[in-house]
Order: sequence, then structure tokens, then C-alpha cells
Amino acid sequence: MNAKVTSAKKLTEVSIDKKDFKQAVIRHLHSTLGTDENKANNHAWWKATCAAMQEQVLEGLRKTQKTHYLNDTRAVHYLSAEFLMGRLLSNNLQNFGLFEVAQGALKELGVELSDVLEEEPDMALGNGGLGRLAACFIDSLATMELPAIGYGIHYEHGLFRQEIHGGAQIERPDSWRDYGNPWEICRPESIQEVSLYGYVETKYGDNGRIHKEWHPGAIVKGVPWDIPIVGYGGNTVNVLRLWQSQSSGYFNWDVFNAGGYVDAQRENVLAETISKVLYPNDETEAGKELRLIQQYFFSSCSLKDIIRRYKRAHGDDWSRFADQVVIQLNDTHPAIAIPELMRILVDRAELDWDSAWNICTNVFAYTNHTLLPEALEKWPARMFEKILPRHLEIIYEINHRFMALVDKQWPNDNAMKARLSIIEEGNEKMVRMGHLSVIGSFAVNGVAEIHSRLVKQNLFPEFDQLWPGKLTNVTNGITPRRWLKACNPELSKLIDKKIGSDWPMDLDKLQGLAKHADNKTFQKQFMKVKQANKQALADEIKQSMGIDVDVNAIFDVQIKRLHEYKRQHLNLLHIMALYRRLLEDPDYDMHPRVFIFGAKAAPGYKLAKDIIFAINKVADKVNNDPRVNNKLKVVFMPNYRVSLAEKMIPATDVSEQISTAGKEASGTGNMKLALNGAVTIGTLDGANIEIAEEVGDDNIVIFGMTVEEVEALKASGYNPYDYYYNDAEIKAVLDWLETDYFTPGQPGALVSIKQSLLEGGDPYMVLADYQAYSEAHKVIDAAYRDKERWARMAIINTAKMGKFTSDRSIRDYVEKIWKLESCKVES
Ligand code: C3B
Repeated sequence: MNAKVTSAKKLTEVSIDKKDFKQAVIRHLHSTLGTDENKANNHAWWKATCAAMQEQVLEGLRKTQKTHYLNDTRAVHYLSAEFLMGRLLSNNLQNFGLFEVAQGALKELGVELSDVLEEEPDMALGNGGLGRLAACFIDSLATMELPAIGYGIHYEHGLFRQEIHGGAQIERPDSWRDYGNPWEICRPESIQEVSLYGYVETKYGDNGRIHKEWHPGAIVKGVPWDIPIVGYGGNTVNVLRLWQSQSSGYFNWDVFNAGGYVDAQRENVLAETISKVLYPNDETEAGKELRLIQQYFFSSCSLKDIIRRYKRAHGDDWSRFADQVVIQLNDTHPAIAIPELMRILVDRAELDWDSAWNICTNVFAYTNHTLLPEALEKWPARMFEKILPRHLEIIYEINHRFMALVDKQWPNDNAMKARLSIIEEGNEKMVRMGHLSVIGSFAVNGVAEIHSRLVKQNLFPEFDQLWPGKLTNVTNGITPRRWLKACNPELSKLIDKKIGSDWPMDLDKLQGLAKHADNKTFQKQFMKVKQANKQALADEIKQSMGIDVDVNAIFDVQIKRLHEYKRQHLNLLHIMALYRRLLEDPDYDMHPRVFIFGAKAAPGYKLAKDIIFAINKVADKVNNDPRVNNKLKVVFMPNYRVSLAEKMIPATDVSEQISTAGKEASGTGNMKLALNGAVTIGTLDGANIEIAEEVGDDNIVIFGMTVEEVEALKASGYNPYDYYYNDAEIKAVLDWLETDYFTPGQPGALVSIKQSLLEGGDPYMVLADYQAYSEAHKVIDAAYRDKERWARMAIINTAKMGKFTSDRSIRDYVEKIWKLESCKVES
């Protein structure tokens, strides 16, 4: 099949003008919301505006679905336990080309669109990078007019809301759809049923054929909610289908008839618990029964939905299934879909094993997002047996046949078999979901060049030998529609004026800015926009936290989940060192700096929460110390989320990407910040390496150990005390953590950080990279003081980000893996 993707197209003529839009808003205010122009508050205006927009969206959705059905297109099905969508109104208005129309219409009604947009709760059905990547990908898929559907879980509560009390993180429930969500459409006609628990019966047929029958102990319903995904240009509107669990009433009736009304309700509650809440652990495998049930629940519902749609066109003829369907597994969370498809094909459709396996291994592809051992999913075989007894049998059979293949390749090599087996033997037998995913897929990809190399070399080297070419790379990307055009309107307008307005569809066009990088007027215009964005963020900081920050200071930003490998504590140690230098020498020469953080910690991750507490305590002290105040400020912005990122990113001067080399698979915040003209201070890790290749060494500040150096130091026996005793600044700063300087009356409140870096062995080599990091900050300081040099660096960063559009990532997937063709939907 030919991998063709249509090239960028212009925004279509807007389908509705200001007058009509205004009327639609008023109509919805009256007849949908039962209020009127005089009574409506911003929330009502938001809902009415969404409803007016949704009319356009649904028309596009209807046309798209009809076109895809009539053309019987091959489609990609993106299975992901997380979709971190953020807000949708502004995005949908932008993608439909109706932003100005809506703005004008509301203005005539005396309402500011910007206030209305602030009413929308974030749809935070994801933890971080992995979930946001899924959201960027479905934006690109629709924009590039590719037939695609996203499948996930309709969590009632998304990622927790973070409050900071006395410096510490407190988790509060997120309720994104408390008062109804205007974008989702319930589709009861497509409800699926999912079985759980029970036992397997073996039956012997006449012809000697063995048939397995699973007698489930419980059945739950999956109710689909569709969120329309509007492509830029507004022609293709794809769907994100999210499954909500509901009681099926199965096995409740006996209880009910016996008068057990209350017990029956309890069963309902259990069924509904499945989609109740998103697990808040980023990059740690929880090992909880409910989590495995969540994974199976949405994978099974999605597969059955895919098969239902296939059968509508092809009946019981399975021969074309792999031509029509490709399923991308976003990490191993949906890997259970592999044995589930085998079960459906072998037990239900009665295909022989080999034919079924042949279909499976031509349908699934798997993306690996991390090398961290604690994030690689393994499930106790006992748990599997209890929840999914038939699937465990199927996994054993897959493994049995695979072991025969291994034996052919490496005869009598038991160590090799132990390494490659899906089943890890030990105290407790475990099912390795990564192995299952590699064995059951036709392609496996990492998410940045270095990461994919390490997947091949360190994680799955034998699989790479066994199946050369199966392991590949697709570097991540971000949608420039949300992450530049929508979040940074003033910069977008300036870019439009300079190089035209088709860059959001063809991001390489930004290259055209590079030739203006030395132009004084353009530099001034570019930095004026940055300054205005900094002012807007400063206002937000003042309003929400009461802290004054100087917009002439360097805005130095680290925004991402809190994790030791991301090394927010390296940043913190350096801030403490600057503070100390300023106290020791009031004339210490540095350009004023504001260090700004945004980060959520997994609720059970003690050290991560301690680091948040420490940042806040250091911030309190520094921000209230008049001796250093004109030079140093520290701000921890609570409740970091997509909509807050959209305000922070356009205002950033310096982007902190300082993970231990080899640990950050790609990173995508690094791309968003650079796209908005921030200069990266970063290690040679993840996509930082590819960013450096694009922008050139003069326009990024790289520091620290390489992957090879990290490995060598570890092998030679890394000892953090060497750095503690040999570096006076490191020693002073770590010792400072033990006093009550930052926590008056509570000495030792911050000591866990020091402990992790010394007795704890400093697993992420913070101390080993400290000096290099400190020097790199001096380079940043000097560069910023040279206004023209800095403006040039900022412009080049924006100009060279073309590679990191998610459209390019999707094009890579299409060509290397999915083999899809775009399908034009007539407007
Ligand atoms: C993340 C990785 O940590 C990032 O480096 C990467 O950019 C993104 O995925 C997207 O590929 N990741 C995550 O957010 N959650 C996981 N469980 C594993 C990886």
C-alpha cells in the first residue's frame, strides 16, 4: 500500500459568519440552558458558545464518518489508557477558523471570549507526556485527514487537582464533568460487554478439536462516550471514544429477588469503580488488580468495537482484517488486547491458532515510552489467573510456541529462553507485558533516536537479533496548532506577517524566520512579544500567589512531572547555591532570575513530595529576603496542567531539560518551549539531542555526562561522597538542608533530599553533574545579557523546530508502520 499523506492545505472558508454565530449562542443560551443574555454568567456563556461550536463540529463528524464508511478505508486505532486533552473550546474554534468570528460575536454581546475560555475545566485524563502525546497525535491525524480513532477510558476523575498547603502538596479530586461536558456524546447503541473472573472449561469436539469455554464470574458494560476531534482546517472530524464502565445487572438478579436490594447495589458500585479514577502514577507500574481490570476493560471494549465496524463491511470474512485495521498500543497498558484478539479469533470465530496468530501479528504495533525498570509492567500470574483465566492460558500458549522459535535460533540455550520468555520465573511468576507486546506486534518503536537505540541495545537486544528491522524509531512531536498558534497568538501574528500563515500545517516553513534572526527590528518585535507574555504570566503569579516578579529578569522554567530522574532537585541545589553566593557577596554578578516550577508528584512518591516541599520552603525564604530580592525569586505554581502550560510556555526564556542522560525517553515539553523561543539548558538525553542538532550548538546550552559517561561512572563505582567532600559549594548547600534555615523551628524537615543524594547513593547522579550544570548557567547568564545575541538565539529556536511537529511524527508512523492513506472529506 502506498503511504501517501496529503500536503498542507489552507484553512477552509469559514462556514458560519459572526451574525449567525451570535444567533446560535443566543439560541443555546435560551433553549439549551434556559437562561438569557442578562442573567447569564461566564459559565453559561461558555456552555452556549460550546454548543454553538458543537453544531459545526457534529456536522463535520457526520460527513467524515460517512466518507470513511463509503470508502471502506484502512484506519489506525490508537489505544491509550491516557489522553491529556486540556481544554477544547479554543482549540476547536482555532481549528475551524472560527476564533475571530466567535470573539467578535461575543464582543457584540458584551462578553470577552478570553474570560469565557477560562471557564472550561481541563480534560486531564492523563498523567503527563504519554497522555499529552496521544492528544497531539489525534490532532495531527485529523489535521492530515487520516482515518483514525482514539480509544481510551472515560475516567470520572482525571488527574488530581494539586493544592499547596504550608509548602506541601495536597491532592484533591478532579471533577472535569461535574456540571456536564458539552463536547461528549453518549452512544448507547454501541455499548459492549466485558467478562471478568470465572473459570475455563475444556470441551472435546467430535473431530478431536479442543474447545475452550470461559465461564465468566462477572460481566460489566462499557458505555462509549465520543469526543469529536477537529482537524485544523475543519474538514476531517475524527473521534476519541472513551469507555465508561457500568453494571450489567449480571448475577445481580438472584440477590435482588432474594430481597438483597442493597447487595445488588454494591455490585453496581464495583462495576462502576472500573472507570472511576485515573491512576496518578507516572512511570511506576502500580501492580493493583483494579489497574489490570481497567486495562482489560478498555482494550476489550475497543477491540469489540473495531470488530463490529469491520464486520459491518466484511461480514465473517477475516481475510481482510489486517488490511483494514492497524492497532497502535500506546505503551504496554493496552497489551492485553493481543491475547484478547487471539481469544476472539480462536474461541469465538473458531479460526485455527496459526491463522489467528498471523492476523494478530499483522495488526498490532507497540510504542515503548520508557526504559525505567519500575515503569515496565509485570503482572503476577496468579492475579491474571483470577481475573482473566482464559487469557493466561493463551499467553502460555503464545509463549510455548515462541520458546520453540527461540530454541531454533539459539539451540539449548536456557539462559536465553529465561531472558526472552513472557513469563518471568522467580518467587512469584510474573507476566512481562513488554515481551508480550514485542512478540505480538509487527513493529516496535521508541520515541527519540537515542531512546530507540537504547531500546535495541539494552532493553530488547535479543529481539532485535531475532527480528532485525522490527525495532525502529519515531521521534515524538507536538501539535503547533495548540502549542504555538493558540497559546501564543501575538507571536503567531508576528510570524504570519513575516513568513505567511501556512506554517501551522507545514512547520518547516518556520525556517523562513532564520534569515531575519540578525535583523534588529525583527529582534525587537520578537522580544517585545516575549516581554508581553512574561508580563501576562507575572500578572497571573501576582494574582494567584501574591508574589511580585520582575519581567526584566530571566524567566527560567522547569515544568514536568516531579521525578528524581528529571532532577528538579539539581535545579533546587543550584538555586540554593546562587542564594548563598549572593549572601556571601552582595555584589555577586548575575542577571536577575526568576526560577519557576510546575510539577505534580505521584501521591505515594515520598521523595518527590519532599522535593516540592523543599522548593516551596526555599522559595518562601528567598522571596522574603530583601538582601537578594532584586536578583533572585523562586515560584512554584500550583496545579500544573495543560491550560497552565499554555500560559507558562510563551513566557519562558530558559527551558530546563536536565534529566540524567539515558533516562528521559524523549520529552515533549522541551519541544514546546523551544518552539516558543526559549533557550534550552539541557543534558544529552531524549529529544534534547535532536533539538541540539536542529538549532546548532550556539543556540542551546548542553551540559553534563553523556549516556556512555553515566554508564562508565556507574560501572566504576559511583560515590556521591567524592563530590560532597571535594566541592565546598555542594557540601555547604547539602548541609544547609539539614538546618532549620528554610524551615524555622523544624530542623531536618528537608533532610531526606540530602540523604537520598548521599546515603541513598544518588541514583540519578545529581552531584556528578552539579558543577557542569552550574557552569552552564553562567553561560546562560552571559548570553542573556547580550540582548542581540539572546534575541537571535530565541528566534533561531523557533525557526528550527519544524522537525518537532506531531504531523512529522504521524507521517513517520504512516510510512514506517501504519501504511495508511489519507481520505479527503468534502466540506
Ligand atoms: C513519557 C516519557 O517519560 C517522556 O520522555 C516521553 O516524551 C513521553 O512519555 C511521550 O513519549 N512517559 C510517560 O509520560 N509515562 C510513562 N508511563 C512512560 C513514559
